[in-house]
Amino acid sequence: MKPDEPNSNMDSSNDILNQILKSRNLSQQDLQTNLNMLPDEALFANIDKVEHRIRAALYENEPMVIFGHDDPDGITSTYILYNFLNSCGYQKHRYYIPNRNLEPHGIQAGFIDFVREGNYKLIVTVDNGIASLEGVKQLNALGCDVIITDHHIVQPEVLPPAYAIMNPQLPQCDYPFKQLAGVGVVLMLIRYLGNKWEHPIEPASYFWTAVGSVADKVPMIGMNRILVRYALEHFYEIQDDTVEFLLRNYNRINTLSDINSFLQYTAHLLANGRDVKGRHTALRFILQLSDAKADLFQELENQKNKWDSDLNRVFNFLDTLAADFVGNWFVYYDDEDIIPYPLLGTAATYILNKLNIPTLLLKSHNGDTVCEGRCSEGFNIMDAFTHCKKYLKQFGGHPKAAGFTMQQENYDTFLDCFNNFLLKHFHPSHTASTKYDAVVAAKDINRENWQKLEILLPWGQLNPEPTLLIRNTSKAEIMNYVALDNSGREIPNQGKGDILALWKAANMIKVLSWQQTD
Ligand SMILES: [Mn+2]
Repeated sequence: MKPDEPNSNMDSSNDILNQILKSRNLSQQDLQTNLNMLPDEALFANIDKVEHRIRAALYENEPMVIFGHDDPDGITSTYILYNFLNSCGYQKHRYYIPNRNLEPHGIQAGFIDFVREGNYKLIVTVDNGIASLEGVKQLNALGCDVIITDHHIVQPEVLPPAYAIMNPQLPQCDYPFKQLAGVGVVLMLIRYLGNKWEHPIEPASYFWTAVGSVADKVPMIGMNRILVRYALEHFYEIQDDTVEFLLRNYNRINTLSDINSFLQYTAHLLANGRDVKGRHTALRFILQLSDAKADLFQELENQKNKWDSDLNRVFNFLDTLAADFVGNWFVYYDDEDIIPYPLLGTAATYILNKLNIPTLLLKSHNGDTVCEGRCSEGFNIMDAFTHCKKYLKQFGGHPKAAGFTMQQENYDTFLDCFNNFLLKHFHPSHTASTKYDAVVAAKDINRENWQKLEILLPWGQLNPEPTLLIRNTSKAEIMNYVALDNSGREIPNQGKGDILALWKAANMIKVLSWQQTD
């Protein structure tokens, strides 16, 4: 290490924290969070109309359905609304969680049948619905009022004809923070209802909001950070049967990082449990109070273990694809059916992490071609899909993660369109990043220093784990102090070099790049 390095003599943890703060243009003050900092929910467009309609349903004891979504954001969204209505003494509400392996996203025939048979007249969607133009029309034809709560991107020209829409992304919505998860939007709704009805919401709602927000990988800044941070700092005040149940089967929790890991664990568990006819094992597990809770937990655990082993197999396969890959973007059609459909998005994220270039993974599913796309800063994959939408049946998502369904015969024309868009709008040089947050010595990567960084938690988009530059070190030296994440770059066993790495956990770094120095 050169003698003029700022940290050559003293590598105190404060130095690491200060380097990170400086590189991110933050002060310690900026990291303070408090629920009082949340904006007034009344700023949400249409929230008053939503409150009136749900209140009317409660007074009339009118049957209603919460229409959710089968990912952890959708499950937690459904749960906190369902539970809030329970706590108000209401008993006429049901839920319906569609299964993405059986039907495409949004309101489809299976749910329409459920509503018709149950003669429901009020539907509240959570974490979805904003793209269900046809579905809402069909529900309207059954005489239903449909309230949409969602956080996905709004296409103003095809807004569904709903009774009311609550989505921070609506052009006319004054709620200042646009990046809430689906469950964040529902939390703002029940906070508003709780206020109006003088019926406080349960503190555990913040825990479930944190689980859904972390799982949905929303940017960990602003309101999202305030909400998750609240769940981390008030973890021991939560009174929740499910949390208590899960903790009985979980490692000891000592630090904020441990609580953060517990949030991730809970999210992974809830990613399982897809079922038929609107049922969902994860949601049943949360709602169940009796002994059956343990059985449902076991079912979710088994599915999670199978998922983990499938995932390993798929990652090994993707490693071989990525190893020899040369190009500015990555498109792969899984015609040998190696990647199970439910893992397509996870697989696309894995390739993105390996290669850091826009990635499309496609496969055939239920007679159509489905696709999951991922990209990092410097490109907007939703813009690309919007540009090529005439070839797509249905598409949706976020600027960095989106998916579509298309007729198989459109593949070639779509790909031409997508490639043309990329050539114009994607500049590969912008994505090669050598930015780092701190220069450290190998010996400073330790538990004590890590814990001083917990003030930055939770990690996520726009608030990632720190990137470290470790100068002139060797694999042997670095491994004296910390383990290396498997999914990172390989370091040669011999020789010294500069390492750029993500500090993922107290005892784990993920190598991003390696530059030989001798
Ligand atoms: Mn979501």
